[in-house]
Amino acid sequence: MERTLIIVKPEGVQRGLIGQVIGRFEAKGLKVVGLKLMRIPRETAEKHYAEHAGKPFYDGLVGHITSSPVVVGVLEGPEAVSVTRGMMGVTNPKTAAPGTIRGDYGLDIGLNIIHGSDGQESAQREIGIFFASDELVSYERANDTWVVGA
Ligand code: DAT
Ligand code: MG
Repeated sequence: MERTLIIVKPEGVQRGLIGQVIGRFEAKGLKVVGLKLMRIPRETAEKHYAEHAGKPFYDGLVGHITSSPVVVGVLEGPEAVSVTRGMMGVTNPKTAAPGTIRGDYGLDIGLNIIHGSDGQESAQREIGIFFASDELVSYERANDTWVVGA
């Protein structure tokens, strides 16, 4: 089982899409093992987006993600990182395939609704930035065997 970090970005919260976005992951069978609404402090955003420091869009990116509340979550499941990335669609919503979150809900690259970790290492790093270990909950769901097998 893998875990991955997702963020419903400010535009997702402002547009009332929290439930629809998280509902897609739930419907897929991924398990929510951490979830919170928060306004991201600037230092946290800079840590989270450290790989983009120095890029032309970096200041706008950090400014945007800290501008209004987000919902941060941890999803668990088989190949959760790549499954989540696939459901998000490519970075630019203009070209993201219909049926993906970005493809269905966005039009602007800076307002692309959802963040998801891009690998297992970044997932571990990003989960550690946003969640203390006692905020992540391991639990069985009654229908787990009907989703991921016995
Ligand atoms: P992703 O979110 O698909 O992993 P990324 O890590 O390359 O994409 O970039 C992080 C975020 O930065 C992305 O979700 C939106 C923003 N971004 C990326 N490239 C951009 C660009 N060329 N102009 C404006 N914003 C950009
Ligand atoms: Mg990324």
